[in-house]
Amino acid sequence: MKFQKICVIGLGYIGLPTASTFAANGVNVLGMDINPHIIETLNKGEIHIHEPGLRDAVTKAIGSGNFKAATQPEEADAFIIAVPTPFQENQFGEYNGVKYKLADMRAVISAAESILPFLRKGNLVVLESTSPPRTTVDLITPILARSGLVAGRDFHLAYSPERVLPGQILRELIENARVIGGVTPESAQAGRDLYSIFVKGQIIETDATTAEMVKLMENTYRDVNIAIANEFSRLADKFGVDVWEAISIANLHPRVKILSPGPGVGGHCISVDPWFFVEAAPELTPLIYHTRQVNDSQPHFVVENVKRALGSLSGKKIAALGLAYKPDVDDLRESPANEVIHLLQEQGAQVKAWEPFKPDAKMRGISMADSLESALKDADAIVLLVKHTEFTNLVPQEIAKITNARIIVDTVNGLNSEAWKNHGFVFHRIGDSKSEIQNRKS
Ligand code: SAJ
Repeated sequence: MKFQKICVIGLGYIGLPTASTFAANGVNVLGMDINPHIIETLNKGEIHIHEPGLRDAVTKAIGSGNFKAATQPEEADAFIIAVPTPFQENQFGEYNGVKYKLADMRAVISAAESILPFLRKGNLVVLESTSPPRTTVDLITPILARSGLVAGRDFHLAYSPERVLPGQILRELIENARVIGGVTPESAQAGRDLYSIFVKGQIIETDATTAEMVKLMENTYRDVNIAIANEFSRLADKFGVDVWEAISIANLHPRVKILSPGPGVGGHCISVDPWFFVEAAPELTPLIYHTRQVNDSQPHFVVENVKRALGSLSGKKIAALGLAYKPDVDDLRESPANEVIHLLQEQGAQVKAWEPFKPDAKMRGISMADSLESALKDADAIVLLVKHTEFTNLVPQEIAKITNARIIVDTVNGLNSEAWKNHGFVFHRIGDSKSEIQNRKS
């Protein structure tokens, strides 16, 4: 199948890089988003998200005349749906007394409905949004059937998840392997024709539900592995062990690769997607459910550590460094740092947060500093919540000049403890009660 024009619906972290990459490869692309602010921003030549290289890619795409943005779809050879699938804020499912979160599919439903007037025989529709198993077959197919056309017979329909890592999206989009699940083998083949325009990684064709499961399995696998690292950090804390040392030794084993503990699991993927399995089959997913519980409760463990370091939290002034959900990105969604700060405040601490990637961010209930200096100025303690390069490069003797705080809690193993101790700081690191015991002895 040949593609002269495609329509990408949803211009967020995935849709926008995808649209500009197609445009860079000579395809005529209409990027569509229901948010008029995003369309205005793009048409002015600016972008609304931070992702390395993206500004350049979008500027080039617009300059080439191959990319334009609008609030309505148009007729095209292919439609790609890349809208968010968060979970519902206030609705929960329940199974045997266990409460679980539910996927909010409203954006996917309205994206599919928005295509209806423009869908023609021979088109290809691809869903990229992470979705519960069977969404393509059970949810999208009937919606698109309202056009009078049948998926797999009159037009092609496929599911192809994005699997790119924020911070490296433009490179991974091209280089990663891509799975394409068709409702028929011909639909998968049409998907291959589309993505092979720019994908250099392997393209694997399968059925739609397998492709949906692949995506959820990848993120669930990572969630489970981070949960075990977090649980190890709690065990190490109990037994007077440094979990970071223990992990580095265990990882010398040829078949062991333990991930890193931290303040919890954030972002809009790994902390969300495993719930799609639980929702679809709660009776089959006790491990996945408990994994979510472990990772969601890690901020409490962090707060207990900060409390221990400070004696009490009441009235203490804390500089919280980092609000993003992970290092060197500006994305604050589902950030465990946010949860840690709220819990610290609930226990009476006064927290000032500094996020270098979003200095103007407004977070409900959080007092944001406008610079590192202002966060640190009157602080009693510093809590490192994200391993941004800017923080791992902090120089203790410089920091000692701008703050009287001499207690540091490192929740991400981002700082060199010896260097900070040498400059008069009392250094705590989560999952490392071994150093704490040594601190007390010396
Ligand atoms: N984290 C840890 N310890 C670790 C690794 C990560 O606590 O050892 C935390 C991070 O700090 C962060 C969270 O987990 O809060 C998730 O970060 P991440 O880098 O593991 O993943 P995401 O959410 O940025 O991107 C994931 C990726 N999936 C996998 O690696 C299996 C990416 O490839 C997907 O495309 C993306 O989800 C997505 O969109 O689904």
